[in-house]
Amino acid sequence: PEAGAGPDPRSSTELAAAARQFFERCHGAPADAVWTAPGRVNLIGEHTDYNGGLVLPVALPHRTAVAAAPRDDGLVVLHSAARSTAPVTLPVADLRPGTPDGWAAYPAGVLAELRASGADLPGVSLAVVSDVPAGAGLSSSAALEVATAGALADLAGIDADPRMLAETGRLAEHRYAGVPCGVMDQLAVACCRADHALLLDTRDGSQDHIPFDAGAAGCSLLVVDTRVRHRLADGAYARRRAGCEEAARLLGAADLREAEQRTGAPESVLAALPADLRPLVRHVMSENTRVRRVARLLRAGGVRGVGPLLTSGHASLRDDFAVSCPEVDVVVAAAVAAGALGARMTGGGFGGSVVVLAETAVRCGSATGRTNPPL
Ligand code: GAF
Repeated sequence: PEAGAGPDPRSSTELAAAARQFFERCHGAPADAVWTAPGRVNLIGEHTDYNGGLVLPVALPHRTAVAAAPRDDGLVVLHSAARSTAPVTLPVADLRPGTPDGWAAYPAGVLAELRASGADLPGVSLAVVSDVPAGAGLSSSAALEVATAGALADLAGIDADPRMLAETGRLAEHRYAGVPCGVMDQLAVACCRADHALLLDTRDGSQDHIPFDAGAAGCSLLVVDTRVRHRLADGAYARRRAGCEEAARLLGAADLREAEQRTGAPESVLAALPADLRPLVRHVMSENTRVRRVARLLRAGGVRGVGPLLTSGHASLRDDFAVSCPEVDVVVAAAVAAGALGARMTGGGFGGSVVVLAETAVRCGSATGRTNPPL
């Protein structure tokens, strides 16, 4: 993120204008297309999206903008306004998993995927400007992928269907960034609507946009970035995913959702599994139940009742799925001890952010008097 990333993100229009300006500064000519996409915070439904389960993300006001123009010299030239990122130039013909690496792998991977699906993109110039904190579990990579996919689809004259943009981003993340992620982040970034949570069933792809207005219930949804930078490409995420897939295989199901639907009772499923896989399955199945409860509460206007489900979801991620870390646990415990309605880690884990649901009056009474805008 740039220095501006923080509680007061720029609007989509402001960010797009900043990306246009930055593009011209870097490439010496105006951009032909600019797209923005938001980061996301997942309210609940963690590590369920690669198990055919349910998720409930919300778009952040923080966005990423990508400005683009075609080139006829066969090169891809990538600039990012983020500190500590160097520009990257290479022949489009040289794009492959691992080349380029680092931040450029995401936009370059999207370009490679679009070209592989037949898009006419012989060369491109890109410029990226973002207010989404990187490595904070808030889908900065999905925002970058989806904004890049939208801008490049425009250049190639392709219909920018949100699900297609999301799928292109997901493939880029798998093949070029090396993270075997599920479908949540890219779909959230491409499909979430303002003031709604997106109930996404990753088994059948159905989407339900549920009105979500914490402020109207006298509450605030806060996102606390622990600044413990999470990395999903180092294998711990992939190992959890492999464990879940192994459990589904042992249960004779395509995924854990199918196993859950078939038996109805998680306890009877658990007994059939090796001890090391049981906690993973217990988390995934209990998390789907929590998502259903939270969705029901939101539909009934019961925002406050969501709090305890967030906190029990955190305990499950910490104790059963083992993807939390001490800093995140401290933030959750401190928030709850200070009177929050509930709190949990959000995103892949191993660091990143905590989402806190609190009564607005409690937040305003903080020692510093500093208030963040509610989402
Ligand atoms: C990361 C992944 F990218 C998502 O697909 C999801 O699995 C999440 O971790 C955990 O819920 O954000």
